[in-house]
Amino acid sequence: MKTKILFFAFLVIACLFPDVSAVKIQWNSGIGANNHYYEAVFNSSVTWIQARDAAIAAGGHLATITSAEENAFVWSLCGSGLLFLGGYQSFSASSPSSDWAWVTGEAWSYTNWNAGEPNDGGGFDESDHSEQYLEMYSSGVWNDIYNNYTRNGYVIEYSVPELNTMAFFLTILAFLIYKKSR
Ligand SMILES: [Ca+2]
Ligand SMILES: [Ca+2]
Repeated sequence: MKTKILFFAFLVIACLFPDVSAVKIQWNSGIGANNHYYEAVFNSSVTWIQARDAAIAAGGHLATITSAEENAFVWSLCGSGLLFLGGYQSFSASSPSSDWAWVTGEAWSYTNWNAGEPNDGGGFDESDHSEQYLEMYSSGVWNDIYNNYTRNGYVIEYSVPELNTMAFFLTILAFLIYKKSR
């Protein structure tokens, strides 16, 4: 009986540890560290909408950056890529800098725009819904990017603790075997 309890305790603890992954990196030290995992995904060509959907399918969301510290952490993962972040602008916005939001609904407070951005660039104006999506340059600053542009990657943020999938199913299996053996 005692052995069984120890076995279950081990499995429950194992579930709390994340799946080992070379690409998901936890922000677990320094000012503002939130213990979320982040993953820079490099893709040959992806639009912001495709990146948003892929991030959701992976169990996370496009990264939302709410502090200079978080920006620095995400930037450290990006290398030389131009990567989509989880910021977008309302199609009814009245100026390039108004009505931005995060995919999670977190407050839009911290920004790190490149000089001259956001600008609805390329000669478009807001009525064209021209540049409604957020990307990070390789220098760590932000740009609003044209809706149909493709970039070579994006950053996923996993806001919930990772569940170790293998350990989770082993626990269920062990529980079923235990129930049956009683
Ligand atoms: Ca965030
Ligand atoms: Ca721009």
